[in-house]
This record gives sequence, structure tokens and C-alpha cells, in this order.
Amino acid sequence: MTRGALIVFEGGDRCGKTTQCSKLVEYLQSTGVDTQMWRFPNRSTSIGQSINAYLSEQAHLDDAVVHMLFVANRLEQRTEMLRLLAAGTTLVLDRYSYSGVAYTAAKGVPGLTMEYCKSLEVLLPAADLVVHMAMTPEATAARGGYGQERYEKVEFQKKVMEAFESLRDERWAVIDASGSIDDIHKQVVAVVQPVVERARAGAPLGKLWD
Ligand code: NYM
Repeated sequence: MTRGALIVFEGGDRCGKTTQCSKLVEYLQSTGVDTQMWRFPNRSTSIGQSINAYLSEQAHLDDAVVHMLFVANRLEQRTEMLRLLAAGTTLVLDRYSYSGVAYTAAKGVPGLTMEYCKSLEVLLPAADLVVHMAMTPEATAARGGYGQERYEKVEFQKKVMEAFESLRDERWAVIDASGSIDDIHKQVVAVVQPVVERARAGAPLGKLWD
């Protein structure tokens, strides 16, 4: 049995990740790759509903607590994630632990460092590929709907962008998110295809932050 690939899209708010995740899933399925799209936070669980209340400013939570909720929201999907990957399903994730670390570290709260945030997620698998949809915070701010949720502020997004940049390693592909939807999709397909092949050929799944 060959395993599925874990493909993650990351980036600032309103950079077009969700559109590209959907297009990628559609493309992979059309080429016969068993694929599912997931998003984090998963707002449908009870933990996800607390996160949603926080993001939509209906609830106020301590920064350390909300960070733990984001982590728990991933851990509650861990068994199913590992099961699907092992069964050969490729997962395309709209955000994952990299957002968890970047957004919390960007707050600059004493003690909530990148190292601390990383340490809470070592039970989760690492992405085979992180597609970083990079765009300046000023450009995303000009997009429709911006500013509706907590964190959608240019100064904060600049810090998030810097945090993402410091997390990049050889598993990351950076794509200019300011181009056209179809151009970006072509670039995404080009970086994803070899990763899906490698997973299919038996490349081992990594652990986060190893
Ligand atoms: N976010 C997302 C975090 O702060 N920590 C996390 O672990 C994750 C997964 O939630 N502003 C933030 C980033 C976004 C928001 O927005 C989720 P969206 O539009 O559903 O991706």
C-alpha cells in the first residue's frame, strides 16, 4: 500500500489559499489521486466553535489558552489524518501547525515563543510540502472582506509574514500569491506533483519540527 501526501497551504489572511486548495484537490482527483481537502481551524468541532467565537471577536481568551485550542483542534484530527495518509489518501490542508506557530509567535507574548509553540505539536506529522502563498500585507488588505476577523490588521500580518519566513526550510515552496488564479494553480501543480509521486513511491512521513 502506498501512502498519500500531506500538502499544506500557508500564508497571511485573504491570500487566496482556500481557492488554490480547492483547485488543487479538483485537479488531483481528476488525475485519479484520492484526495481530500481539510482546513484548520476545523470550526465544526466543539473546540473549533470556541476558536470561531474568538476569531469573530465574540469571545476573549487568554493568548496561551487560545493557542492550546488551535493545537488541540489539530490533535483531535490526528488519528484520522494518519489513518487516511496510510490508506493512500492525499490530504490538502488549508493551514496547519505552521500557522499555529507563526500567528502566536507574532503576538510577541512573553513565553509564547516559537520553540514553545513547536514543542506542543511534535505528535503530529510534518507536511511533505508547504506551499507558502506569499503576498504583502498591504495587498491582501485591499481584498474584499478583509478586517472582519481578529488578526486581519496590516501591522500584525507583517509580523506573521516574518514568522512564516523564519519557518521556511527545504520542504517549503514559495509562490507569489498576487498573480492570476490560473497562473498560481499551474505553479502549485508543478511543485505538488513530484511530492505526490515521492509519497506514492514510499518516502517516509516526517514528524513535525524534526
Ligand atoms: N490561525 C489559524 C491561528 O492563529 N492559529 C492556528 O493554528 C491556525 C490554524 O486563524 N487568521 C488563525 C489564522 C487566521 C484564522 O482563518 C483562520 P481562515 O480564514 O479560516 O484561514
